[in-house]
Amino acid sequence: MKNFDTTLYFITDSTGFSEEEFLYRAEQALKGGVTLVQLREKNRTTREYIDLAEKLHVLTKKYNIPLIIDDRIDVAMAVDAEGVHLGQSDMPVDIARRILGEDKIIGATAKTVPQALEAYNNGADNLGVGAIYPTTTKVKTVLTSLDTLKEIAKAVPIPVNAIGGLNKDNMDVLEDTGIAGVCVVSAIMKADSPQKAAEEIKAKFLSLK
Ligand code: TZP
Ligand code: MG
Repeated sequence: MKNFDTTLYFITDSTGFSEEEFLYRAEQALKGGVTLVQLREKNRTTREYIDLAEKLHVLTKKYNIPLIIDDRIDVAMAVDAEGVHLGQSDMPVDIARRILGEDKIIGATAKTVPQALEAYNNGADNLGVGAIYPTTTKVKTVLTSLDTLKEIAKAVPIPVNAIGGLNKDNMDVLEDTGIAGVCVVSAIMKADSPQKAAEEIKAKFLSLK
């Protein structure tokens, strides 16, 4: 049975960190209470992606938190990760579902209500919606309005997470949007203390609910 909590969905970015520092920061985030971890790598070979995923999976398992692999269902299968996250240019959700089976978590990116409905109808378990604010994380994205975020959260019965430029000081706008959680990269990854950042962001989001 799939059981996962998207309250604080931490997406990693290893850019600029040694592997040791990256894994240390990821573990700090886990200690701080992140509820889901996504490994997001854009510039690694398949072998390097698998190698890092294996190491991160050791940590996420220690904290009993699902590991999600961005974009690559082959990497997810190679390390028996708990799921994948698929963008609009990645493998279609229905095909990924056919390959991965019912037990794996399949998340999808949606920027519009039709995209959200399509992903849901094709078997997505959760959605990431954004960018809510401009982001410094390397990503091809456009801003999504709060109205669209609300409409998407109302349109689908699966957890919807806001993403993009979010930190503990700018999340008030998410109150009453109906979302299940937030996705955060740099506010945790680049924090002086990833553990403290995770604790604070989680407490802030929960205070809005
Ligand atoms: N998709 C939309 S915004 C984004 C992704 C992957 C990056 C969010 O990163 P940050 O550092 O939390 O703004
Ligand atoms: Mg992608």
